[in-house]
Amino acid sequence: MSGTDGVSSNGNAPMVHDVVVVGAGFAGMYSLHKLRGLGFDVAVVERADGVGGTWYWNRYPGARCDVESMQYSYSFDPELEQEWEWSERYSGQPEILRYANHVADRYDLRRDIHFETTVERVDWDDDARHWHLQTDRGLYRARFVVMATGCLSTTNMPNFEGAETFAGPTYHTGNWPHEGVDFSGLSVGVIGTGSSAVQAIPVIAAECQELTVFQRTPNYSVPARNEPLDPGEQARWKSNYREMRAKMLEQNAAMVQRLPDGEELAKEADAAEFYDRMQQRWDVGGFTFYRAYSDIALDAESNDRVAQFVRDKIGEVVDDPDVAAKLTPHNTIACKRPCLDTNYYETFNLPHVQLVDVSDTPIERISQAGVVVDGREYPVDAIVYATGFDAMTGTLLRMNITGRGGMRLADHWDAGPRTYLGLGVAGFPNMFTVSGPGSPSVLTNMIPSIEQHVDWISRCLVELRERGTATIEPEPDAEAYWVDYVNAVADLTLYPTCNSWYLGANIPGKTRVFMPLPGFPPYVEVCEDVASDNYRGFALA
Ligand code: NA7
Repeated sequence: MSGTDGVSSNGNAPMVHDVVVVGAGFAGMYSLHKLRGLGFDVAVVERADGVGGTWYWNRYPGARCDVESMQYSYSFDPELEQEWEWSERYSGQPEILRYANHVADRYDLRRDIHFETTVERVDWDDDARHWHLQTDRGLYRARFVVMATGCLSTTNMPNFEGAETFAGPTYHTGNWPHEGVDFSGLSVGVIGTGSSAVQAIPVIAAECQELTVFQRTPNYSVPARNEPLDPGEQARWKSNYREMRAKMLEQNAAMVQRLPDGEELAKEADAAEFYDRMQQRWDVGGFTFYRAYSDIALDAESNDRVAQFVRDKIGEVVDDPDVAAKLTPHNTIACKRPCLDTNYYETFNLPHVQLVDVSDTPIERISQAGVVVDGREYPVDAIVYATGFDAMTGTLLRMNITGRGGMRLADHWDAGPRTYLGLGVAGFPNMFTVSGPGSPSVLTNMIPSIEQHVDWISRCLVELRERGTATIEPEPDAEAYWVDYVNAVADLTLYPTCNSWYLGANIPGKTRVFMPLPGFPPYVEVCEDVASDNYRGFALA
């Protein structure tokens, strides 16, 4: 039996709910809490055996949030805000996972989360006007589905020849063993130098005997300057949280920076003023570095000036000029996801750490004993794949979603993801995507973005219920307009100039389309306006 005829693959009657939410990360947990509070019968299905999403899976050494702790948290309940104590400027993965578990307990979320349940297919039933979700634990039926599946939740494992012959263990940063890994005394190979690797490499290097890093593209990284969170600072945030949260929402990335945004153009700054300003931000640490001037993400000349500042820093920090040259990027800065680090470049000065440049001569194969590049074998005891994710669309496409008339989402998105507002897809009624492609999502602090989406969806479901409306879905014209709009906004920036996962460029064969929408406040305004204008661009039936 298939899921489409209303009978579960194991023959049991379906579990029926108003809403099924897929995923119990920060988006799924808040969806459950909010919708349940509004009187909907909600079930969450989650493939893991615990909550936390990204922070459940990414347990690699050094995993840490790049958004400061006081801002990377829910704002929906002032009591929660006040009672939780953060310990560091940027929280490490274990602390964020503890917070997720605290939230799950505090709001009694677990009773409606069905753990260790993997969605296999999702089909819209046109006649009955509801969804069937076939999972490995049985069939669900719901009027609405909320895809709270995360933007970076399907790992990218390169298909290296011979990978299965490797004698030692292999790990992916995005699917790290819960019991941890002891690298002491081992020779370790790390493949990749993205954000995850930039965090993991210094920590693995401190533990292992030999570390070999295989780098395809060098990355710009700026010091995070993590430190214990000053109790005075935490108290100041807590005494002023409403105002600070409001300020965050006024920012393009939905987070406030430690220094005010520079309004001038980088290319016009006088040399001494430019250096002092960049140095100050380098010393303060974090993403404020990229906000020093107003045109860093917009103007190639200004961007290159800032990039050169970081290139010079790499030259100053790294002792061996050959290694420094290999570590020095020449592409646009911050058009890939900017990295923040703790002693990343410094790690390459350690005598037991070596860098192998695989940009011109890609990894040839994995042997039984190690990694082979350009005919040379680099022996390692363990391999860490820090090779990223099939971002933003990977998880949705793997769920085998079919909409009206059996249309496959995979076909509809053949030329790249198509959504209206990053919230819905034409031909897929009553399906909402939290931080879906076409919304600011990964260009922002994710928790405020998630809250904004879940609040919008909740308001929508309440209004549909009040009016007795059975279905809502984007009109094809509105969706087409939105896809063009997202592309047009991205084209005003330097984002499309790099081979980033924002563009799908990290996955062989994936269509290149810029997926997130730059700019949080104008996006929120459009969402509010659409809802207030009787869900303009959505068909209600
Ligand atoms: P990223 O940022 O996608 O980084 C993946 C890294 O792996 C990157 O350096 C890639 O090089 C490298 N890579 C991928 N495939 C290969 C192959 N086949 N050979 C060599 N190197 C390869 O993923 P992260 O996990 O670091 O970060 C993802 C996000 O998670 C991050 O931005 C945060 O938002 C949290 P490339 O640059 O493609 O040449």
